[in-house]
Amino acid sequence: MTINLSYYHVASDVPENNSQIAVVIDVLRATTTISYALTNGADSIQVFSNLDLLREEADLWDPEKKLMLAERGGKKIEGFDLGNSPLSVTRDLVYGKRLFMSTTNGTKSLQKVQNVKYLYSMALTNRKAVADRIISLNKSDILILGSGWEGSYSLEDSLAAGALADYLINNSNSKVNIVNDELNAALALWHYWKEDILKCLKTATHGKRLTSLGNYEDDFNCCAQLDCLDIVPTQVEKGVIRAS
Ligand code: 3SL
Repeated sequence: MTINLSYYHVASDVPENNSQIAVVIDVLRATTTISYALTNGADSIQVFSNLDLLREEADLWDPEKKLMLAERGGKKIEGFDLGNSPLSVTRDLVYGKRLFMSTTNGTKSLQKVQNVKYLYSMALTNRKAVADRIISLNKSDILILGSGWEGSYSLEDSLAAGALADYLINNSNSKVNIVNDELNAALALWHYWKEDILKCLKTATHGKRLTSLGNYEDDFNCCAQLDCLDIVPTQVEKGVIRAS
């Protein structure tokens, strides 16, 4: 079998397609946060691009069993329990809870491909876990979607797309067909930066944005870890992600 693998930088680039699997990436930081929240025992994460809709849905939920998490422009939104940091979703806080989550770009990408049958959220932290799941499904058309920043390219998401492609090429028994130049470029990026992921994240425009907002050293270190979490965040109903 051949795996046809494509990559799009941002949600607005995604064509109408028949992909059987979609993988959404937002290394800095939404999908890294999701990977940690589920590892730390969050029951589920419901993603929203719209904050009003998030509030409406969250209002229907038992206050003991929910947390509201939102970020815009890298900053926590007032009135929400948490911002979007993988360090903030500790076991003490998230265990057994549903997280209602909205971020500037990452949750938009997740919503964009919510009709795809198998939808996964991936960061560098859980690349291997997601890639092994994809291999086990034995499907031929896989779409990788980055989150970028407000409609434009991001270095760190492309790095992770390249890391995923590299893993699939080396570990799948199927031939991997790189469908578009976005993914060829992402693979080249991965080969260039793979020994210094942290430097790549700090070089990225969004890395610089975070640095300008404060001390995000621990966030960077967390987001730069490769294959450290054995978690596969999977969409189980539209907009709702669980570990599976
Ligand atoms: O854009 C997003 O979805 C966020 O991950 C951005 S931030 O890292 O929380 O600033």
